[in-house]
Amino acid sequence: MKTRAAVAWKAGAPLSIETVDLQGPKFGEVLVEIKATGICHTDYYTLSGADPEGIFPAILGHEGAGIVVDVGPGVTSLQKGDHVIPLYTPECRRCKYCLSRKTNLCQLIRGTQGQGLMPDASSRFSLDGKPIFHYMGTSTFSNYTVVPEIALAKIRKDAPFDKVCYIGCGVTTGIGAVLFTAKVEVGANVVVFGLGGIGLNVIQGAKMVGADKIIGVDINPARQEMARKFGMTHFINPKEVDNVVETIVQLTDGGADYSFECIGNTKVMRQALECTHKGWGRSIIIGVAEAGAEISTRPFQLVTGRKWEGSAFGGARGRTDVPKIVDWYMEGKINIDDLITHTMPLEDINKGFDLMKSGESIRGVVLF
Ligand code: NAD
Ligand code: AHE
Ligand code: ZN
Repeated sequence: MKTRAAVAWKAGAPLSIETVDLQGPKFGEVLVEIKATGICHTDYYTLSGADPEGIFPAILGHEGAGIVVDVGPGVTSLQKGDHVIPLYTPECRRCKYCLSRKTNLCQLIRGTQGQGLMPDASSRFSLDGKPIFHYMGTSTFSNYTVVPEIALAKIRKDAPFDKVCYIGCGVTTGIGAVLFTAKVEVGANVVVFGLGGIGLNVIQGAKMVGADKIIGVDINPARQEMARKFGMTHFINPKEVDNVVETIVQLTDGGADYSFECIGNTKVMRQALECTHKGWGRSIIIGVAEAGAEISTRPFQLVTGRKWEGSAFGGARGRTDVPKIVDWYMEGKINIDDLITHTMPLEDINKGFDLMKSGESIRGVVLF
């Protein structure tokens, strides 16, 4: 079949809207009509050329929601008409990682996914007979896409696609990092570095679990109003204080219980670790840093009890947890609507990237 898609032909170039060829689903795969997709900073990261796994030409996008149109042989858990959210972190429930119960990082198809291919090591997308690569196993910047069955969460049919698509990455990553990765407890002091599409969801998660001080750090002062609405109690603009770490240590009587880095800046990652409390502080890296970047600190920071950790997709097991997070939204327990500041047709997707880069949008959503 043919489908409209935004193609990333090469690093650093704007996306180009094309009508591409899409092969039907093979064994264990599902054809999905994407109804809406968010634009995440990670899409920009890969498009910019900073991603060591970046491969072109590709169809980016990993924050979508849509409807099952067709299923390939061997698919048992989904049928035509089901509403789904594609998962860049699948949940096969049978690999060593899934069975360990220690991680959400299912590895059954991670190898081919990182090469921009379906599990049988080929691509379903092409143009003029030349393959176009998939991205994160999802490629939601295409009106129709093929996704492995284990990388689809089935969701309730009354959930609006234009809102719950954001659960495909940002909402789950932010709230999940608090609930599933850090397991932040009532009364904890929390610091969030970077108040964008991810960081504001960390704030929302910290408020949900009853954190005490929720300190937000961002160089964009315009982020303060929205962050306060979501539960931030204190705001720090690094441009306005001499020493961010010292400021946080003083505000929290010795350091934060938890910090979350939601930028992808290795200097900030160090600050995020060092502003946590001696003896027990935990710092969770969510931000994705460019190829070649490395983190550093004095080992003494760890010797004296601080822990450096990371979180991918908020530690969520997608097929199990994503439908629950959709329920939380439908029950009014979490706010997604206010974070979706811009919507646009596929033709304007490059404007969506510009709005994110300039700090004007929090989440831009493409509507098909
Ligand atoms: P975003 O662009 O919406 O937000 C980034 C925020 O950081 C902005 O508000 C910006 O003003 C702020 N910022 C930039 N430099 C700063 C600095 N030096 N000090 C303080 N604030 C600064 O991006 P996003 O979509 O929220 O994504 C954030 C990061 O999380 C990205 O690196 C993205 O790739 C990553 N990410 C990781 C996961 C995961 O599973 N680990 C999932 C989604 C996104
Ligand atoms: N390809 C990158 C890694 C990018 C990365 O860390 N991705 C996160 C999700 S970001 C979503 O917006 C992730 O889930 N990582 C786990 C994994 O297996 O990729 C690189 O730097 O190589
Ligand atoms: Zn993302």
